[in-house]
Amino acid sequence: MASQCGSGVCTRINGTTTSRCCGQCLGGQVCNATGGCECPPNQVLVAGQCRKVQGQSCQSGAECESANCEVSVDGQNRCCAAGCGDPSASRCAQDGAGCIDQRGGVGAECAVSTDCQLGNCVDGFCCDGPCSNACERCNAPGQEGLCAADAAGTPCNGGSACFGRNQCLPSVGQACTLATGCGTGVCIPSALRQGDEICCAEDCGAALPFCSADGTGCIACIEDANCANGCNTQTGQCNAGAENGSACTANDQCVGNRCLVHYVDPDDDEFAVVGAATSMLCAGVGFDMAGFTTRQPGAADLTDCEEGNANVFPGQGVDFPTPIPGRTTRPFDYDCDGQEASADPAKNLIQDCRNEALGECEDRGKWVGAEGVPACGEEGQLANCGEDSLLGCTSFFGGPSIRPCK
Ligand SMILES: [Ca+2]
Ligand SMILES: [Ca+2]
Ligand SMILES: [Ca+2]
Repeated sequence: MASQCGSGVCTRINGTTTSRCCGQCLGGQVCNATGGCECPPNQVLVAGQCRKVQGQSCQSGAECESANCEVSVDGQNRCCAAGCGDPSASRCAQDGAGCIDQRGGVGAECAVSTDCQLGNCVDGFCCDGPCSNACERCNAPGQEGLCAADAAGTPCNGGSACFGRNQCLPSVGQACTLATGCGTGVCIPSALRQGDEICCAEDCGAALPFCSADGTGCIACIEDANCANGCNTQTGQCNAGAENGSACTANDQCVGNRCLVHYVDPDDDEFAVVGAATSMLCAGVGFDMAGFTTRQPGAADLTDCEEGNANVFPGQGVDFPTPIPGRTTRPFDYDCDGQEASADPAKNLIQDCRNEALGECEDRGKWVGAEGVPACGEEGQLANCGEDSLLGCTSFFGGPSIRPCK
């Protein structure tokens, strides 16, 4: 009873049925078993006031030894060793020892970057890095939260494709730059593509210097200027050269790659006359243009001595029994050598079958009789020398004959 205490107050001791006389206890202290004042359990005296230790429920920071009354992970407000800030991001541990980050760790699902401890919400998962380069993802199945490369070939950057982390590169057929190159194919330099680099499946060289529009292969041309005879822009191949016999000015204009001077040869015996008109014509190997010859006239053995008569030309090897029509000078000179004689040497000789100085038996002359060797085209008596077992080289079978010449 208070009246029993000379001074102070009669106070029941916490947790007992005993009351004692205590002095005036201040700052939230209570009377203890020895009649002194002390703070209740789990409280400590700070600057004359009892304060709750970490982990105790609280209403405000003023109640707490640490001055921090924070939302705890169990939803209660508890005295906390530190200020935890926004409870959606950080809450105090139940024992008050410190704050616990409430944001997601690597691999946790997230909506915004503030959902994640590392601040990287990528593809719906808290990611181990910013993962912001091209061709990177953070939601690869089984690797959620780990920044990984997009699957090879994944489209990126409008027409390009992924070839590894931060490797968004053009594929075959797509425009490229020499600096960054291609994911597949070869970026053909502008010098070969006239300003439009393209990823080409092949590394085009000098022979086929251009890449097809779809990038699948090398082609010879993209415009007429690339070819001697124009470009087939559908196929990318140069047009074939002109047919043999066509007019030309250079070899590469011709299908056979031969553009030759042709001399007019009206009798087509392949010999022309000096001063014959000329034309440049395509001529493949073995090609013979009618009415022309490629043999240059000049020397006697290269010049037609009777243009217009195909039987008369240098090297003619056949005798004729009649003169060259219209010819008054050396009318039998069919081979243009300036001579009139028979192709068979024996037909240029009086027969003398026993004269070994004239050669072999059958070469010892063929003309017999008083006329001797007839003029070319004239008739004489012809015989042959031949070997006889009894007589030796002797004459056989005489008869009239025209002496043919060339
Ligand atoms: Ca001729
Ligand atoms: Ca001739
Ligand atoms: Ca002759």
